[in-house]
Amino acid sequence: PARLNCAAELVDRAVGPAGWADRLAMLSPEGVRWTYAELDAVVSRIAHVLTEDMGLVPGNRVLLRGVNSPQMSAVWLAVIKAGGVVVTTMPLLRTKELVYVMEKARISHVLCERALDAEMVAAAARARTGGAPRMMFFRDETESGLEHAMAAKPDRFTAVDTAATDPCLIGFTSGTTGAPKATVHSHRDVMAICNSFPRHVLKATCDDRFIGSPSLAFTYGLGGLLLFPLHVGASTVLLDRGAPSHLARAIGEFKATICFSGPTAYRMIAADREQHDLSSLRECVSAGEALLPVTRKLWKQHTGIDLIDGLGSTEMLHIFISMRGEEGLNRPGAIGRAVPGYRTAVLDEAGQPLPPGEVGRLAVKGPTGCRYLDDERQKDYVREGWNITGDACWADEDGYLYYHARVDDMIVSAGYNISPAEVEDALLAHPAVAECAVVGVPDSERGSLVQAHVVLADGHRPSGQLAEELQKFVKESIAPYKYPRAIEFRAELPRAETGKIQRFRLRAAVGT
Ligand code: 3SK
Repeated sequence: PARLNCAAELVDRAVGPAGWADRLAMLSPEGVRWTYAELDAVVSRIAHVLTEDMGLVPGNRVLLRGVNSPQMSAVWLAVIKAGGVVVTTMPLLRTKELVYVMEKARISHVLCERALDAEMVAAAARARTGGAPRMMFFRDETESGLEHAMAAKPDRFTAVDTAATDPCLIGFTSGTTGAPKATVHSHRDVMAICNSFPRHVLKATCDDRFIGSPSLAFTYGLGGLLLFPLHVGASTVLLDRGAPSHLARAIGEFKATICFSGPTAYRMIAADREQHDLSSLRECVSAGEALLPVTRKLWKQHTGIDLIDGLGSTEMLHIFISMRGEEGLNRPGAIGRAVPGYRTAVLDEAGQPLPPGEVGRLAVKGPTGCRYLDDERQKDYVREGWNITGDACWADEDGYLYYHARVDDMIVSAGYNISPAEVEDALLAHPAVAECAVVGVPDSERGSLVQAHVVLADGHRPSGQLAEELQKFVKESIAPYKYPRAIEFRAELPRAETGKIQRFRLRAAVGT
Protein backbone atom coordinates (compact mmCIF):
# COMPACT_ATOMS: atom_id res chain seq x y z
CA PRO A 1 0.00 0.00 0.00
CA ALA A 2 1.02 3.62 -0.54
CA ARG A 3 0.42 4.46 3.13
CA LEU A 4 2.18 2.17 5.55
CA ASN A 5 3.62 2.37 9.05
CA CYS A 6 5.71 -0.77 9.57
CA ALA A 7 5.50 -0.66 13.40
CA ALA A 8 1.71 -0.58 13.19
CA GLU A 9 1.83 -3.32 10.58
CA LEU A 10 3.83 -5.50 12.97
CA VAL A 11 2.11 -4.75 16.30
CA ASP A 12 -1.40 -3.39 15.61
CA ARG A 13 -2.07 -6.16 13.12
CA ALA A 14 -0.93 -8.76 15.70
CA VAL A 15 -3.41 -7.61 18.35
CA GLY A 16 -6.12 -6.81 15.78
CA PRO A 17 -6.88 -8.79 12.63
CA ALA A 18 -4.25 -11.50 13.19
CA GLY A 19 -5.73 -12.41 16.59
CA TRP A 20 -2.41 -12.94 18.36
CA ALA A 21 -3.10 -10.66 21.36
CA ASP A 22 -2.69 -13.44 23.94
CA ARG A 23 0.29 -15.12 22.32
CA LEU A 24 3.71 -14.67 23.85
CA ALA A 25 5.73 -12.05 21.93
CA MET A 26 8.92 -11.35 23.90
CA LEU A 27 10.94 -13.00 26.64
CA SER A 28 14.23 -12.29 28.34
CA PRO A 29 16.51 -13.94 30.91
CA GLU A 30 15.64 -11.11 33.35
CA GLY A 31 12.12 -12.54 33.51
CA VAL A 32 10.18 -10.39 31.00
CA ARG A 33 7.34 -12.33 29.32
CA TRP A 34 5.15 -10.04 27.22
CA THR A 35 2.15 -11.14 25.19
CA TYR A 36 1.43 -9.21 22.00
CA ALA A 37 -1.25 -7.26 23.89
CA GLU A 38 1.29 -6.28 26.57
CA LEU A 39 3.88 -5.36 23.95
CA ASP A 40 1.30 -3.19 22.18
CA ALA A 41 0.50 -1.38 25.43
CA VAL A 42 4.20 -0.72 26.21
CA VAL A 43 4.87 0.52 22.67
CA SER A 44 1.84 2.83 22.80
CA ARG A 45 2.85 4.31 26.16
CA ILE A 46 6.38 5.01 24.92
CA ALA A 47 4.96 6.65 21.77
CA HIS A 48 2.92 8.96 24.02
CA VAL A 49 6.05 9.91 25.99
CA LEU A 50 7.93 10.59 22.77
CA THR A 51 5.28 12.84 21.26
CA GLU A 52 3.90 14.52 24.41
CA ASP A 53 6.94 14.79 26.74
CA MET A 54 9.85 14.80 24.30
CA GLY A 55 8.30 16.83 21.48
CA LEU A 56 8.94 14.25 18.75
CA VAL A 57 7.41 15.14 15.39
CA PRO A 58 7.29 12.88 12.30
CA GLY A 59 10.62 12.67 10.53
CA ASN A 60 12.71 13.37 13.65
CA ARG A 61 15.74 11.12 13.93
CA VAL A 62 16.07 9.25 17.22
CA LEU A 63 19.31 7.61 18.32
CA LEU A 64 18.83 4.35 20.23
CA ARG A 65 21.55 2.90 22.42
CA GLY A 66 21.11 -0.31 24.38
CA VAL A 67 21.83 -4.01 24.55
CA ASN A 68 19.20 -6.42 23.18
CA SER A 69 16.14 -6.44 25.45
CA PRO A 70 12.35 -6.33 25.19
CA GLN A 71 12.49 -2.68 26.35
CA MET A 72 14.92 -1.73 23.58
CA SER A 73 12.67 -3.49 21.05
CA ALA A 74 9.59 -1.64 22.34
CA VAL A 75 11.42 1.70 22.03
CA TRP A 76 12.38 0.81 18.43
CA LEU A 77 8.73 0.13 17.56
CA ALA A 78 7.43 3.19 19.43
CA VAL A 79 9.71 5.64 17.62
CA ILE A 80 8.46 4.36 14.27
CA LYS A 81 4.83 4.20 15.37
CA ALA A 82 5.17 7.87 16.30
CA GLY A 83 6.50 8.67 12.82
CA GLY A 84 10.16 9.01 13.85
CA VAL A 85 13.25 7.56 12.20
CA VAL A 86 15.23 5.09 14.31
CA VAL A 87 19.02 5.29 14.29
CA THR A 88 20.36 2.25 16.13
CA THR A 89 23.91 2.16 17.49
CA MET A 90 26.10 -0.70 18.67
CA PRO A 91 26.30 -0.73 22.49
CA LEU A 92 30.11 -0.72 22.54
CA LEU A 93 30.46 2.51 20.54
CA ARG A 94 32.68 5.11 22.19
CA THR A 95 32.02 8.84 22.51
CA LYS A 96 33.89 9.70 19.30
CA GLU A 97 31.91 7.16 17.27
CA LEU A 98 28.61 8.30 18.80
CA VAL A 99 29.44 11.91 17.91
CA TYR A 100 30.02 10.80 14.30
CA VAL A 101 26.61 9.07 14.19
CA MET A 102 24.83 12.01 15.83
CA GLU A 103 26.28 14.54 13.41
CA LYS A 104 25.90 12.40 10.30
CA ALA A 105 22.27 11.48 11.06
CA ARG A 106 21.39 14.90 12.52
CA ILE A 107 19.93 13.39 15.67
CA SER A 108 17.23 15.36 17.50
CA HIS A 109 16.32 12.80 20.20
CA VAL A 110 18.18 10.14 22.14
CA LEU A 111 16.83 7.11 24.00
CA CYS A 112 19.60 5.34 25.85
CA GLU A 113 19.75 2.49 28.32
CA ARG A 114 20.70 3.88 31.75
CA ALA A 115 23.66 1.49 32.15
CA LEU A 116 25.24 2.94 28.97
CA ASP A 117 24.75 6.62 29.78
CA ALA A 118 28.32 7.89 30.30
CA GLU A 119 29.57 7.82 26.68
CA MET A 120 26.15 8.97 25.45
CA VAL A 121 26.02 12.04 27.67
CA ALA A 122 29.58 12.95 26.64
CA ALA A 123 28.71 12.52 22.94
CA ALA A 124 25.52 14.58 23.20
CA ALA A 125 27.50 17.43 24.76
CA ARG A 126 30.08 17.36 21.95
CA ALA A 127 28.03 16.65 18.82
CA ARG A 128 27.08 19.58 16.61
CA THR A 129 23.57 18.72 15.51
CA GLY A 130 22.03 22.21 15.49
CA GLY A 131 20.69 22.12 19.04
CA ALA A 132 20.94 19.91 22.11
CA PRO A 133 19.09 16.61 21.53
CA ARG A 134 16.18 15.70 23.81
CA MET A 135 17.37 12.72 25.83
CA MET A 136 15.73 10.12 28.05
CA PHE A 137 16.96 6.88 29.62
CA PHE A 138 15.22 3.52 29.66
CA ARG A 139 15.71 0.47 31.91
CA ASP A 140 15.94 3.22 34.49
CA GLU A 141 13.85 2.95 37.64
CA THR A 142 14.39 6.59 38.75
CA GLU A 143 11.73 9.28 38.49
CA SER A 144 13.39 10.81 35.45
CA GLY A 145 13.46 7.48 33.57
CA LEU A 146 11.27 6.37 30.68
CA GLU A 147 9.54 3.68 32.75
CA HIS A 148 8.28 6.31 35.19
CA ALA A 149 7.12 8.63 32.42
CA MET A 150 5.28 5.78 30.67
CA ALA A 151 3.34 4.64 33.68
CA ALA A 152 0.76 7.43 33.47
CA LYS A 153 0.25 7.23 29.69
CA PRO A 154 -2.67 5.58 27.87
CA ASP A 155 -2.09 2.11 26.43
CA ARG A 156 -3.49 3.03 22.99
CA PHE A 157 -1.70 5.21 20.45
CA THR A 158 -2.86 5.74 16.89
CA ALA A 159 0.10 5.16 14.58
CA VAL A 160 1.23 8.17 12.57
CA ASP A 161 0.03 7.85 8.98
CA THR A 162 3.28 7.56 7.02
CA ALA A 163 3.96 6.89 3.34
CA ALA A 164 5.38 3.44 2.56
CA THR A 165 8.42 5.18 1.08
CA ASP A 166 9.06 7.43 4.10
CA PRO A 167 12.32 6.65 5.87
CA CYS A 168 11.94 4.83 9.21
CA LEU A 169 15.43 3.46 9.84
CA ILE A 170 19.01 4.61 9.39
CA GLY A 171 21.52 1.80 9.79
CA PHE A 172 25.26 2.38 9.93
CA THR A 173 27.65 -0.05 8.24
CA SER A 174 30.23 -1.60 10.53
CA GLY A 175 33.07 0.31 8.93
CA THR A 176 35.31 -2.68 8.21
CA THR A 177 36.51 -0.52 5.31
CA GLY A 178 36.56 3.26 5.65
CA ALA A 179 34.22 5.47 7.64
CA PRO A 180 30.83 3.89 8.49
CA LYS A 181 28.15 4.73 5.93
CA ALA A 182 24.59 5.61 6.90
CA THR A 183 21.99 3.59 4.97
CA VAL A 184 18.39 4.81 4.85
CA HIS A 185 15.46 2.34 4.79
CA SER A 186 11.73 2.88 4.43
CA HIS A 187 8.63 1.29 5.98
CA ARG A 188 8.21 -0.67 2.76
CA ASP A 189 11.77 -2.02 2.96
CA VAL A 190 11.08 -3.36 6.44
CA MET A 191 7.98 -5.21 5.26
CA ALA A 192 9.80 -6.42 2.12
CA ILE A 193 12.47 -8.25 4.14
CA CYS A 194 9.75 -9.84 6.32
CA ASN A 195 8.21 -11.22 3.14
CA SER A 196 11.37 -12.64 1.58
CA PHE A 197 13.95 -14.65 3.59
CA PRO A 198 11.85 -15.71 6.63
CA ARG A 199 8.88 -16.60 4.47
CA HIS A 200 10.52 -18.43 1.59
CA VAL A 201 13.66 -19.89 3.15
CA LEU A 202 13.08 -20.11 6.90
CA LYS A 203 9.36 -20.85 6.59
CA ALA A 204 8.84 -19.40 10.06
CA THR A 205 5.46 -19.83 11.75
CA CYS A 206 3.69 -18.54 14.86
CA ASP A 207 4.84 -21.66 16.73
CA ASP A 208 8.50 -20.72 16.38
CA ARG A 209 10.61 -19.21 19.12
CA PHE A 210 13.51 -17.08 17.86
CA ILE A 211 16.81 -16.54 19.66
CA GLY A 212 20.28 -15.33 18.69
CA SER A 213 23.38 -13.29 19.31
CA PRO A 214 23.56 -10.33 16.89
CA SER A 215 22.74 -6.88 18.20
CA LEU A 216 19.44 -5.27 17.18
CA ALA A 217 21.64 -2.42 15.95
CA PHE A 218 23.00 -4.76 13.24
CA THR A 219 20.27 -5.23 10.63
CA TYR A 220 20.96 -8.98 10.66
CA GLY A 221 19.90 -9.07 14.35
CA LEU A 222 17.07 -6.60 13.84
CA GLY A 223 15.43 -8.82 11.22
CA GLY A 224 16.15 -12.14 12.87
CA LEU A 225 15.31 -11.23 16.45
CA LEU A 226 12.61 -8.57 16.15
CA LEU A 227 10.98 -8.09 12.74
CA PHE A 228 10.70 -11.70 11.53
CA PRO A 229 9.23 -13.14 14.75
CA LEU A 230 6.67 -10.34 15.08
CA HIS A 231 5.65 -10.62 11.46
CA VAL A 232 4.52 -14.24 11.90
CA GLY A 233 3.20 -13.97 15.48
CA ALA A 234 6.08 -16.00 16.94
CA SER A 235 7.96 -15.29 20.18
CA THR A 236 11.50 -13.93 20.46
CA VAL A 237 14.04 -14.29 23.26
CA LEU A 238 16.16 -11.17 23.66
CA LEU A 239 19.53 -11.85 25.28
CA ASP A 240 21.54 -8.96 26.68
CA ARG A 241 24.76 -10.94 26.15
CA GLY A 242 25.52 -12.74 22.90
CA ALA A 243 28.48 -14.87 24.05
CA PRO A 244 28.26 -18.37 22.51
CA SER A 245 28.07 -20.21 25.87
CA HIS A 246 25.30 -17.86 27.05
CA LEU A 247 23.41 -18.35 23.80
CA ALA A 248 23.75 -22.15 23.98
CA ARG A 249 22.44 -22.24 27.56
CA ALA A 250 19.50 -19.97 26.67
CA ILE A 251 18.52 -22.14 23.68
CA GLY A 252 17.88 -25.03 26.08
CA GLU A 253 16.30 -22.91 28.77
CA PHE A 254 13.81 -21.18 26.44
CA LYS A 255 13.33 -24.13 24.07
CA ALA A 256 14.14 -21.93 21.07
CA THR A 257 13.40 -23.30 17.60
CA ILE A 258 15.19 -20.79 15.32
CA CYS A 259 18.64 -19.38 15.98
CA PHE A 260 20.34 -16.42 14.27
CA SER A 261 24.09 -16.22 14.82
CA GLY A 262 27.43 -16.35 13.02
CA PRO A 263 29.96 -19.02 12.04
CA THR A 264 32.29 -18.37 14.99
CA ALA A 265 29.52 -18.86 17.56
CA TYR A 266 28.35 -22.09 15.90
CA ARG A 267 31.92 -23.41 15.91
CA MET A 268 32.45 -22.44 19.54
CA ILE A 269 29.18 -24.01 20.72
CA ALA A 270 29.99 -27.21 18.83
CA ALA A 271 33.47 -27.31 20.41
CA ASP A 272 32.29 -26.44 23.94
CA ARG A 273 33.07 -29.19 26.46
CA GLU A 274 29.95 -28.24 28.41
CA GLN A 275 27.04 -30.09 26.79
CA HIS A 276 24.03 -27.91 26.03
CA ASP A 277 20.49 -28.99 25.27
CA LEU A 278 19.99 -27.87 21.67
CA SER A 279 17.26 -30.39 20.91
CA SER A 280 14.49 -27.77 20.49
CA LEU A 281 16.23 -26.15 17.47
CA ARG A 282 14.80 -26.71 14.00
CA GLU A 283 16.61 -24.05 11.95
CA CYS A 284 19.91 -22.21 12.46
CA VAL A 285 20.89 -19.23 10.33
CA SER A 286 24.50 -18.15 9.83
CA ALA A 287 25.48 -14.73 8.41
CA GLY A 288 27.84 -11.84 8.96
CA GLU A 289 30.95 -13.80 7.91
CA ALA A 290 31.63 -16.46 5.29
CA LEU A 291 30.35 -19.85 6.43
CA LEU A 292 33.12 -22.31 5.70
CA PRO A 293 32.29 -25.92 4.76
CA VAL A 294 34.20 -27.18 7.81
CA THR A 295 31.87 -25.22 10.13
CA ARG A 296 28.77 -26.41 8.30
CA LYS A 297 29.95 -30.02 8.76
CA LEU A 298 30.80 -29.54 12.44
CA TRP A 299 27.35 -28.10 13.24
CA LYS A 300 25.61 -30.89 11.34
CA GLN A 301 27.60 -33.50 13.30
CA HIS A 302 26.89 -31.75 16.59
CA THR A 303 23.15 -31.05 16.18
CA GLY A 304 21.95 -32.88 13.08
CA ILE A 305 20.90 -29.48 11.67
CA ASP A 306 21.93 -28.11 8.27
CA LEU A 307 22.87 -24.48 8.75
CA ILE A 308 21.14 -21.95 6.50
CA ASP A 309 23.86 -19.71 5.16
CA GLY A 310 22.89 -16.12 4.42
CA LEU A 311 24.68 -13.33 2.64
CA GLY A 312 23.26 -9.90 3.28
CA SER A 313 24.34 -6.35 3.82
CA THR A 314 23.31 -3.27 5.72
CA GLU A 315 22.78 -1.57 2.33
CA MET A 316 20.20 -4.22 1.29
CA LEU A 317 18.86 -4.41 4.87
CA HIS A 318 18.95 -8.19 5.16
CA ILE A 319 19.82 -11.50 3.53
CA PHE A 320 19.50 -11.68 -0.27
CA ILE A 321 21.41 -14.91 -1.02
CA SER A 322 21.01 -18.07 0.96
CA MET A 323 21.23 -21.81 0.96
CA ARG A 324 20.26 -24.65 3.24
CA GLY A 325 22.87 -27.29 3.95
CA GLU A 326 21.26 -30.17 2.09
CA GLU A 327 20.80 -28.06 -1.07
CA GLY A 328 24.55 -27.63 -1.27
CA LEU A 329 25.55 -31.26 -0.76
CA ASN A 330 26.74 -31.63 -4.33
CA ARG A 331 28.05 -28.08 -4.51
CA PRO A 332 30.77 -27.80 -1.87
CA GLY A 333 31.60 -24.18 -1.13
CA ALA A 334 28.40 -22.74 -2.67
CA ILE A 335 26.73 -19.94 -0.70
CA GLY A 336 23.40 -20.34 -2.49
CA ARG A 337 21.11 -18.48 -4.83
CA ALA A 338 19.11 -15.27 -4.71
CA VAL A 339 16.32 -15.26 -2.11
CA PRO A 340 12.87 -14.97 -3.83
CA GLY A 341 12.31 -11.33 -4.71
CA TYR A 342 16.01 -10.68 -5.49
CA ARG A 343 18.14 -11.20 -8.62
CA THR A 344 21.91 -11.54 -8.70
CA ALA A 345 24.63 -11.18 -11.31
CA VAL A 346 28.41 -11.44 -11.39
CA LEU A 347 29.82 -8.40 -13.20
CA ASP A 348 33.22 -7.40 -14.53
CA GLU A 349 34.83 -4.03 -13.81
CA ALA A 350 32.91 -2.46 -16.72
CA GLY A 351 29.59 -3.70 -15.27
CA GLN A 352 29.15 -6.48 -17.87
CA PRO A 353 27.89 -9.95 -16.82
CA LEU A 354 30.63 -12.58 -16.59
CA PRO A 355 30.20 -16.21 -17.76
CA PRO A 356 29.87 -19.03 -15.18
CA GLY A 357 33.13 -19.85 -13.41
CA GLU A 358 34.67 -16.37 -13.61
CA VAL A 359 35.24 -14.33 -10.47
CA GLY A 360 33.72 -10.85 -10.47
CA ARG A 361 31.70 -8.37 -8.44
CA LEU A 362 28.49 -9.67 -6.95
CA ALA A 363 25.57 -7.40 -7.93
CA VAL A 364 22.00 -7.58 -6.63
CA LYS A 365 18.57 -6.10 -7.43
CA GLY A 366 15.41 -6.44 -5.38
CA PRO A 367 12.74 -4.78 -3.28
CA THR A 368 15.36 -3.20 -0.98
CA GLY A 369 18.44 -1.32 -2.05
CA CYS A 370 21.16 1.06 -1.13
CA ARG A 371 20.35 4.66 -0.28
CA TYR A 372 23.30 6.23 1.49
CA LEU A 373 22.71 9.38 3.47
CA ASP A 374 24.74 12.28 2.03
CA ASP A 375 27.54 10.10 0.72
CA GLU A 376 29.32 10.35 -2.58
CA ARG A 377 30.00 6.59 -2.42
CA GLN A 378 26.35 6.15 -3.55
CA LYS A 379 27.39 6.51 -7.21
CA ASP A 380 29.86 3.61 -6.87
CA TYR A 381 27.35 1.37 -5.13
CA VAL A 382 24.37 1.61 -7.49
CA ARG A 383 24.81 1.34 -11.25
CA GLU A 384 21.93 0.82 -13.67
CA GLY A 385 19.72 -0.45 -10.88
CA TRP A 386 22.28 -3.01 -9.68
CA ASN A 387 23.62 -2.74 -6.15
CA ILE A 388 27.31 -3.45 -6.58
CA THR A 389 28.38 -5.22 -3.39
CA GLY A 390 31.90 -5.40 -2.03
CA ASP A 391 31.94 -9.19 -2.49
CA ALA A 392 33.83 -11.11 -5.14
CA CYS A 393 31.98 -14.28 -6.24
CA TRP A 394 31.57 -16.66 -9.14
CA ALA A 395 28.46 -18.50 -10.32
CA ASP A 396 28.00 -22.03 -11.68
CA GLU A 397 25.79 -23.00 -14.63
CA ASP A 398 22.71 -23.30 -12.36
CA GLY A 399 23.09 -19.84 -10.85
CA TYR A 400 24.55 -21.01 -7.51
CA LEU A 401 27.04 -18.50 -6.20
CA TYR A 402 30.42 -19.24 -4.66
CA TYR A 403 32.05 -16.77 -2.34
CA HIS A 404 35.59 -15.77 -3.21
CA ALA A 405 36.43 -12.85 -0.89
CA ARG A 406 35.52 -9.31 0.03
CA VAL A 407 36.89 -7.34 -2.91
CA ASP A 408 39.22 -5.51 -0.52
CA ASP A 409 40.48 -8.83 0.88
CA MET A 410 41.27 -10.60 -2.40
CA ILE A 411 44.79 -11.99 -2.66
CA VAL A 412 46.73 -12.09 -5.90
CA SER A 413 50.02 -13.84 -5.19
CA ALA A 414 52.56 -14.65 -7.91
CA GLY A 415 49.74 -14.29 -10.45
CA TYR A 416 47.41 -16.69 -8.62
CA ASN A 417 44.00 -15.50 -7.45
CA ILE A 418 43.64 -16.90 -3.92
CA SER A 419 40.47 -16.93 -1.80
CA PRO A 420 41.19 -16.27 1.89
CA ALA A 421 38.06 -18.29 2.75
CA GLU A 422 39.41 -21.40 1.05
CA VAL A 423 42.70 -21.24 2.98
CA GLU A 424 40.80 -20.57 6.23
CA ASP A 425 38.57 -23.58 5.60
CA ALA A 426 41.65 -25.77 5.14
CA LEU A 427 43.32 -24.44 8.30
CA LEU A 428 40.20 -24.81 10.45
CA ALA A 429 40.11 -28.55 9.72
CA HIS A 430 43.31 -28.89 11.85
CA PRO A 431 42.49 -29.69 15.50
CA ALA A 432 44.95 -27.08 16.81
CA VAL A 433 43.14 -24.20 15.07
CA ALA A 434 40.24 -22.55 16.91
CA GLU A 435 39.89 -19.45 14.71
CA CYS A 436 41.83 -17.99 11.83
CA ALA A 437 41.89 -15.19 9.28
CA VAL A 438 43.95 -15.13 6.11
CA VAL A 439 45.11 -11.89 4.50
CA GLY A 440 47.45 -10.83 1.70
CA VAL A 441 50.40 -8.70 2.75
CA PRO A 442 52.75 -6.83 0.37
CA ASP A 443 55.70 -8.89 -0.84
CA SER A 444 58.43 -7.77 -3.22
CA GLU A 445 58.67 -11.15 -4.97
CA ARG A 446 55.09 -12.41 -5.14
CA GLY A 447 53.16 -9.11 -5.06
CA SER A 448 51.17 -10.41 -2.12
CA LEU A 449 52.05 -13.05 0.41
CA VAL A 450 49.39 -15.31 1.95
CA GLN A 451 49.55 -14.72 5.69
CA ALA A 452 47.44 -16.65 8.24
CA HIS A 453 46.54 -15.28 11.66
CA VAL A 454 45.73 -18.22 13.90
CA VAL A 455 44.10 -18.49 17.34
CA LEU A 456 44.99 -21.85 18.81
CA ALA A 457 42.52 -24.25 20.43
CA ASP A 458 42.89 -25.01 24.15
CA GLY A 459 45.87 -27.22 24.90
CA HIS A 460 48.02 -26.05 21.93
CA ARG A 461 51.00 -23.67 22.12
CA PRO A 462 52.54 -21.54 19.36
CA SER A 463 55.82 -22.83 17.94
CA GLY A 464 57.79 -22.86 14.70
CA GLN A 465 57.15 -26.59 14.49
CA LEU A 466 53.38 -26.13 14.74
CA ALA A 467 53.51 -23.39 12.07
CA GLU A 468 55.30 -25.80 9.71
CA GLU A 469 52.81 -28.56 10.52
CA LEU A 470 49.91 -26.23 9.63
CA GLN A 471 51.56 -25.22 6.36
CA LYS A 472 52.05 -28.88 5.42
CA PHE A 473 48.45 -29.65 6.42
CA VAL A 474 47.08 -26.94 4.10
CA LYS A 475 49.33 -28.03 1.20
CA GLU A 476 47.89 -31.53 1.50
CA SER A 477 44.26 -30.40 1.28
CA ILE A 478 44.27 -27.59 -1.32
CA ALA A 479 46.53 -26.55 -4.22
CA PRO A 480 49.98 -26.01 -2.68
CA TYR A 481 50.42 -22.48 -4.13
CA LYS A 482 47.65 -21.33 -1.75
CA TYR A 483 49.36 -22.36 1.49
CA PRO A 484 50.07 -19.58 4.02
CA ARG A 485 53.73 -18.69 3.68
CA ALA A 486 53.56 -16.73 6.92
CA ILE A 487 51.75 -17.74 10.09
CA GLU A 488 51.15 -15.43 13.03
CA PHE A 489 49.75 -16.82 16.27
CA ARG A 490 47.37 -14.49 18.09
CA ALA A 491 45.36 -14.55 21.32
CA GLU A 492 42.30 -13.28 19.42
CA LEU A 493 41.23 -11.82 16.08
CA PRO A 494 40.19 -8.18 15.78
CA ARG A 495 36.45 -8.03 15.20
CA ALA A 496 33.82 -5.33 14.67
CA GLU A 497 30.81 -5.49 16.99
CA THR A 498 28.90 -7.31 14.27
CA GLY A 499 31.37 -10.19 14.67
CA LYS A 500 33.03 -9.44 11.33
CA ILE A 501 36.81 -9.90 11.29
CA GLN A 502 38.61 -6.60 10.71
CA ARG A 503 41.13 -7.84 8.18
CA PHE A 504 42.39 -4.32 7.48
CA ARG A 505 43.74 -4.30 11.05
CA LEU A 506 45.58 -7.57 10.45
CA ARG A 507 47.12 -6.18 7.27
CA ALA A 508 48.10 -3.00 9.09
CA ALA A 509 49.71 -5.06 11.86
CA VAL A 510 52.39 -6.48 9.52
CA GLY A 511 55.76 -6.29 11.18
CA THR A 512 54.39 -5.06 14.52
O1 3SK B 1 26.73 -8.69 6.88
C1 3SK B 1 25.86 -9.49 6.65
O2 3SK B 1 26.20 -10.57 6.24
C2 3SK B 1 24.40 -9.22 6.86
C3 3SK B 1 23.57 -10.27 6.82
C4 3SK B 1 22.24 -10.09 6.98
C5 3SK B 1 21.72 -8.87 7.20
C6 3SK B 1 22.52 -7.82 7.26
C7 3SK B 1 23.88 -7.98 7.09
C8 3SK B 1 24.71 -6.77 7.19
